[in-house]
Amino acid sequence: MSLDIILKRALVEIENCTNLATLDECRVRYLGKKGELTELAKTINQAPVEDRPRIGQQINQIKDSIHNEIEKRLQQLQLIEIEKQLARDALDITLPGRGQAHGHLHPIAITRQRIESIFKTLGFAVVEGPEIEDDYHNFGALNIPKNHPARAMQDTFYCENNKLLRTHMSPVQIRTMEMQRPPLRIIAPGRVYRCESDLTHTPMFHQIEGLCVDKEVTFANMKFVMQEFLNAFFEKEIPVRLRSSHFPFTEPSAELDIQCTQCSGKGCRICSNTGWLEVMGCGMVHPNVLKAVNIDPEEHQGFAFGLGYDRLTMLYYNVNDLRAFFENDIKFLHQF
Ligand code: 2U9
Repeated sequence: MSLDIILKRALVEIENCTNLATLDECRVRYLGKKGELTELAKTINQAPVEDRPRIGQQINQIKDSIHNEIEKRLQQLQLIEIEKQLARDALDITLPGRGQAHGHLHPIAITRQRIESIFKTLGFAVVEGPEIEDDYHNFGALNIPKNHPARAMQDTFYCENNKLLRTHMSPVQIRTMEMQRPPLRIIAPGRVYRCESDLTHTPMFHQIEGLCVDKEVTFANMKFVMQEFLNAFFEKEIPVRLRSSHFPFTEPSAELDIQCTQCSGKGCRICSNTGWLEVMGCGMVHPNVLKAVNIDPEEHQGFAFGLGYDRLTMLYYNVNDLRAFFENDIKFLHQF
């Protein structure tokens, strides 16, 4: 077969190769050890001696041409492969991202922040203190005598070394008064612990207590501050009533009811048909408590109050099961 024909056929075949594999097959077919041109070169000794150099030269030229064509086609096919790969792996960078789940505050934390901000506008500072307390700060300094039922084993979690988990926020206020002289306007929000657990009580719950100590502080001042706070908290004028009560650390003492936020006083399941909800306790600081922190009750008086803000959160958000706040069901918590 003439060398020209071989060359033409090879060029057409190279051109027709559509992928790297067929191109390599083509290379083996023409240039490989057993390829057509290699086999042809082996027959050169059958030609007349004087023709052999020319035939040899021609075979080499054709080999070179085929080799060059294969190289050219190889580069084209490689480019096509890359294009194909890019198309396969294409990213649509205009698609919106998956987005990040935002964290958010727990409803009880939102309530605490709201209460703090209301009392800050009323001139109160926020104070903190330890959750593990001693008997003196939790009870003794607060005029709670040794045999008082609030100290009983069933109410208080006792730890080692005569320590206990604070049962209310009052010890934080005792500690503040030990360090600061009146005038004093403080609130102490935080976790408190009592050894009780049922439908309406959890062993840990949240309290805010407040204290105002100054010269000439009155029960009327206290009532005004409580009313201002509750109006701001519930974002409306809220009817309030005080019922006389008794606490060891205040005298006189009162429990404060608000008109039921659910039925506006008509009577419903939430207020047990009374039209009222008890939300806090309050009173004038007992002289013995002031004396315990070296404040002269003849010179200074104070009012104090305490409230559980888990329940206020339930009322504000219309949640009727306290346990929902402590189960950490993210679907529930996401709603706030
Ligand atoms: C000092 C002096 C007095 C804080 C007060 C109450 C009344 C009260 C309860 C409300 C519901 C606790 O969460 S609750 O169970 N609290 O009724 N607390 S007066 O009196 C103080 C505090 C500190 C130095």
